[in-house]
Amino acid sequence: MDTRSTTAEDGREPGRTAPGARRAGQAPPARPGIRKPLPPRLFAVHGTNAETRWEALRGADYLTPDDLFFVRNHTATPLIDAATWRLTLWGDGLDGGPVAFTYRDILGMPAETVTAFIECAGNGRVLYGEQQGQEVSGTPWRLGAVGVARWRGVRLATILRRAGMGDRAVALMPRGLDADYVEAGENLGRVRRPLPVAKALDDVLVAYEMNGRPLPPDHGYPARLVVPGWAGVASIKWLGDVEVSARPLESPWSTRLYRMHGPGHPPGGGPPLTRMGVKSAFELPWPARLQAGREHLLRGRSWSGHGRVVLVEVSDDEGVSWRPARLRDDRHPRGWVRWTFPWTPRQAGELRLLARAADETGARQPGSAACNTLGYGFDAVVRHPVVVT
Ligand SMILES: Nc1nc2c(c(=O)[nH]1)N[C@H]1C(S)=C(S)[C@@H](COP(=O)(O)O)O[C@H]1N2
Ligand SMILES: [Mo]
Repeated sequence: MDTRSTTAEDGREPGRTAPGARRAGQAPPARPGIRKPLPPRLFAVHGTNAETRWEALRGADYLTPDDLFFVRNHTATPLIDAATWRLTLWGDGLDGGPVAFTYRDILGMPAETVTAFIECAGNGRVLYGEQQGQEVSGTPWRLGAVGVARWRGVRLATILRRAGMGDRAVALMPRGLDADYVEAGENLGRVRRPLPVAKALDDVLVAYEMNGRPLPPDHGYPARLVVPGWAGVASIKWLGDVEVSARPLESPWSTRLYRMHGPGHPPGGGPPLTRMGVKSAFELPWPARLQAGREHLLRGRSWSGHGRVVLVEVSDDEGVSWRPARLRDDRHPRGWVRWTFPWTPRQAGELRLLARAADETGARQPGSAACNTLGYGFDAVVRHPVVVT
């Protein structure tokens, strides 16, 4: 099904410009294939991707504003005309032939909203190196490849039913309309990843609104999947078609990418990544600078792909002692919780602040994360560097 004639190289990807072309401290190139403005105050740009700066979330609302939400693009944001866009369902798992829905059809179906985080499976990747001394490859996210939005759309289950999905169907393959992804000269085709039917029928949304407005182009306009709790790659943007199959399906995003590879993992990698682990982040610059001898109200957020966060604790002595943070929100089961922690550093010097969370299923953050060559799933307690002045 994949055409091999187009490539991801559209000349706008700064990751492909000559090494050294960008000097440290210089503003990032204007067009990493992302349409919205990426002021350095709000984002760190990595190639075709933009990472939210946690200090920009300081004191912000529960929902990540659209203009602050991280962007993970394999290639570049396409501009799609909703008037001619179609969502096509096809494959031998349908009782009839292919079915195409228009934007208007989708808007006319019963709508639901869900407040959920989307988080890249590689969020925290740079910490395998910085904190665990392990070498991994991939986009060097710190902790800003996550955001929470209120998504509105139609349940994928509704669309599958209207398309005539039969009992034979065992696998789905949602696919984006962005350009083919070319990795080290190999064309992997358009971004697509198998989605188990059980998850699709449970809580997956075909979303057309983010935080009360039509999806911005960078986040999947006119429609994207939202797969709550799962690695962000499942939440296919610019959704164009879904294959409904009577046989299991695979793609490079389920066989090679988004699996744990390396020592300690099965040959060929662990199972395709699904739920995200438990994480916490301070709404502070990296490193943070704070004055000694006065009280600071530290703020942060914690989240888990397994369920509500019920406990967050903070340590300023390398994890010897922990004190509970105050949780500030009614916890959305698929979102995050904001917390505060009053803290008075006694003397000038360098130290690390640690935050750790536990969720309602009993899942907690480990002291170290399970290393894997592609650097997925960093869920360890993060040591946030602080300079006390
Ligand atoms: N079509 C398409 N869908 C995609 C991607 C992509 O590059 N193309 N990136 C995926 C990945 S890896 C992540 S983490 C999320 C990021 O969603 P966001 O850019 O809206 O934050 O989108 C997913 N959906
Ligand atoms: Mo991702």
